[in-house]
Amino acid sequence: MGVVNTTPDSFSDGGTLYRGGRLDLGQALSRAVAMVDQGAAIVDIGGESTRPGARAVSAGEEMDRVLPLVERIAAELDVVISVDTSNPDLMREAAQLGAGMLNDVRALSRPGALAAAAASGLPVCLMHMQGEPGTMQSEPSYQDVVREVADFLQQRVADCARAGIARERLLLDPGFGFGKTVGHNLQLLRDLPTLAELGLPLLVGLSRKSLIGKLLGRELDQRLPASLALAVLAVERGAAVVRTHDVAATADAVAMYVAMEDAVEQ
Ligand code: PT1
Repeated sequence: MGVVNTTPDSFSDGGTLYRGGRLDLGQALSRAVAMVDQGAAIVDIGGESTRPGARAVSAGEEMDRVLPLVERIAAELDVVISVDTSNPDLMREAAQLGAGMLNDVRALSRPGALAAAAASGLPVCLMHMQGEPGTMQSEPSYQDVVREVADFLQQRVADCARAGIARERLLLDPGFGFGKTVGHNLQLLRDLPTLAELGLPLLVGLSRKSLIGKLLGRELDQRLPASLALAVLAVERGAAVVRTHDVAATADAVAMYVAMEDAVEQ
């Protein structure tokens, strides 16, 4: 899964797709085309920055950023379009315009989100977060982070079933960096097989995140090697989908793991 951010305050691209204060649709489409060429099966389009400390965006502004790009990519590319949103109106309209998946860091907790996702008929990624992006990194706390994340996700799967979203449509995500210390993130990665026991495909997003900065003292543009290691470790522990800013490099790294696993005597 390749990331295409349409936010001017994206944590990793910092609005490189902007020109004259507006999203450059052609540039954003080129980014998506490149990611597909490099091996992305899914492109994830977000219009709300959810990195630590990010400010909330209005529903209208988020939709103005995301919907034109969904429409453009759907018309020109053969790829699953994932929409990274918690906004039920955006879920509904994106589904109409050709989105193929919903990715909600708030696990459909906003009023109307369960119903909108159910009506869309699309697959949904449910992510765990403690708190809200603006404040989530101020003293995250758990008794047992792996158990609490697993229990939360299992509860949301049950809530989805009641709302008419079948298990078969769901993916689960521990939410690396969302209300977690470095230690919490590392425990979740090490114990990913416990989350895999929930029986649904796991999606992970570790690309360029601040745990790498904290552990290794790397700035954003120096986090690729560690991001690749984390991607491979996550796949080795059961991740089915890797959300990344660096599709070509991540695809190569994961391909080496797969080649090893599939090796036969010759
Ligand atoms: C993610 C994810 C996401 N991450 C899913 N969607 C972001 N399903 C946006 C940091 O610590 O992991 N899974 N959508 C980006 N959010 C963050 C969070 C970016 C933390 C950076 C950090 O640096």
